[in-house]
Amino acid sequence: MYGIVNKAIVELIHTRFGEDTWERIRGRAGLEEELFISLDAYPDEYTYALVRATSEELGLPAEQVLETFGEYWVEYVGTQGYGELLRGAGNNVQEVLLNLDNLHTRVGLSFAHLRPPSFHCTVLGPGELRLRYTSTRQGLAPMVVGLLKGLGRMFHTELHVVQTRHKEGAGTADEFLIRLQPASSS
Ligand code: 1DX
Repeated sequence: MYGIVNKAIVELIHTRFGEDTWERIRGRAGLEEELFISLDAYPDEYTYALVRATSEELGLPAEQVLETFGEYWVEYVGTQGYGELLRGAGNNVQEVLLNLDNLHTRVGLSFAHLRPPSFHCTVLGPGELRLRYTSTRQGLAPMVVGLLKGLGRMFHTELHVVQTRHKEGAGTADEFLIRLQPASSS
């Protein structure tokens, strides 16, 4: 994944737990890198190693680390010059979710190594959405829960999410049921 993802993880650990904890996690992850470069592509294994090492060092389930990271990502990209990209995708949670694939297509035009996930969003009723998430990557569904909560926070919208389906091999996808309060205007 692009370095911006690893940078976000480092920044999250740094601000919440300090330099010493970060150094221990970096050592545990076996990463030589002192810092990541946002626009460089790194092996996914670096990201997984960071999540695993954070989970071990803090004694938290990897799922919780992924969820917290997902929530943080939304605010982090705003500090990295991508706030406009996100705001331009919509004026509320529902609009952004309906536009996420377009957003990734846009980013992918500039960054050829992007392997964007796909988010297929269906409006079930007022403030009620079903989201189908597919990805080339494994095990990141808990991060999607955090990403959704991050979007809720960004738009000051109370958001409830439950994963209603778990990917089991090819041809199936992770699914989430989302409830928004107040209902986003459509
Ligand atoms: F709900 O892969 C809200 O490297 C959401 O399954 C979900 O393949 C917001 F560095 C710049 C750059 C670059 C900007 F300059 C990415 F290149 C992308 C900024 C999306 C904001 C996807 C990051 C693929 C890297 C992926 C989880 C899980 C998507 C991370 C979150 C808005 C982004 O993000 C999976 C890669 C951006 C950029 C956003 C993502 C790669 C998301 C969201 N993804 C790179």
